[in-house]
Amino acid sequence: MGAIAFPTPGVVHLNFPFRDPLAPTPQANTETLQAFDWQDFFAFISPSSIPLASLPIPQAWQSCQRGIIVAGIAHSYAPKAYCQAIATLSQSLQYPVLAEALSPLRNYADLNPYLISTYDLILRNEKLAQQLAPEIVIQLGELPTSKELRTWLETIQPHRWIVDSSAENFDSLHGKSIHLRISVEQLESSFNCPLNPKDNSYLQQWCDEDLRVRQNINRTMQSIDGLLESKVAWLLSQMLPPHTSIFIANSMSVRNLEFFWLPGNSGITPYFNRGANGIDGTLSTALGIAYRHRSSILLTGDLALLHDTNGFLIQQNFSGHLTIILINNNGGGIFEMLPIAQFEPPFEEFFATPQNLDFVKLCQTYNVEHKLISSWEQLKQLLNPLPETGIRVLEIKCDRKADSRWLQENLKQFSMFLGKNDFGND
Ligand SMILES: Cc1ncc(C[n+]2csc(CCOP(=O)(O)OP(=O)(O)O)c2C)c(N)n1
Repeated sequence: MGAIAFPTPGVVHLNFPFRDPLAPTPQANTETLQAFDWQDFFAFISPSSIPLASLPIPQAWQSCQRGIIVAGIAHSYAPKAYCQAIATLSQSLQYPVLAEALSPLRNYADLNPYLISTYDLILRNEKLAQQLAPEIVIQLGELPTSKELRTWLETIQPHRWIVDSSAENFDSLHGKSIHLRISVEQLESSFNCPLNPKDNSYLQQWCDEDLRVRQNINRTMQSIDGLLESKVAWLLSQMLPPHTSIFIANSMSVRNLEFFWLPGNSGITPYFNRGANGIDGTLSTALGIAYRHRSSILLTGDLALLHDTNGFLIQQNFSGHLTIILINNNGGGIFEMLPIAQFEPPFEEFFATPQNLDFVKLCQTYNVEHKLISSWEQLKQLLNPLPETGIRVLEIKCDRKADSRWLQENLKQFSMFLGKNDFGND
């Protein structure tokens, strides 16, 4: 194992094909390596960066009254500074910030008065989607998960600036976009003088709608007593201890967070593995995050957990604490949201793939604590405070078909102009 610092800091695994296990016996011909000057060897590698002076703020940003910032999937090593930089950009330009839950932004909400967390739900209201069409979009990093947002941007075709210091192409929409290869923190320093005041009715409408939708979400979630998969994300956003690390598995967990994770000031850091949206390695990654770290959470579905159960073998040598919140809906809930769900057979056998497994027995095999959750109150009590050591599974048994039906029936309702009690619940 080793670590690299550039271009993306992280761990690297080096494979050396030895014939036999390498015994620590002295080898005369490798002794020179001990005198090897690593610093000198790597000194010529330095991260490239654009000199700030060469990047004036695009004039179009300053004059535009219908601009938005889309803060996508991001993991920052200095989350507060990252959120502060976005807040400065937003306040200087008077642009709302559409903030994905897989970024620290929603958890530093006080820094950012124009934070919009319910964009996916707002955009399901066609009238609002039209009224709120932007002319300019500043996209930070990768786009959020929301298909609704992506389709909306594709239809409107606003001018998009993609701000990210990496060399990657984050324009998954292949639209009219300009890449600024700079970090948002670097960009922040360009905003040291106040910009001209402008008509902010567009910004205000975003904020008003977001507040209204959030209130609808809260009212609905509060009224739900039965165990509903989507309510877990809403609850966690409000009651985890400050600065908890949470790893969010693909697939419905990520989506429920994007829909329902409320903004707050917990300073919570979300971890995730997007890209190919893999469900492999989920448990081991979460254990790696929790190892010798503060008490952490993994939010996962049953299939993602099952994919990597041998990760539990670390149990004997594990130091730290991981609580695994297992949404056991017996199969892949994500596929219930897709057109393929209408085709039975082969849907259950080849797509949902229920495993009908007893997680009590599985946990016993690995000597991992298991608790079956039967009420929201019980879950709340088990999550704050979190234990300091050990690995445990809190299993929430959910009804895959009923919960996905609830989502499909309700997602659109949150942004409709409805009064109390107009939502279906379980
Ligand atoms: C390694 C790998 N295998 C298969 C998939 C396809 N896949 C994506 S989501 C998913 C089901 C996940 O089910 P579960 O963990 O129970 O979560 P839920 O969909 O219910 O939230 C599968 C099989 C994948 N993304 N990665």
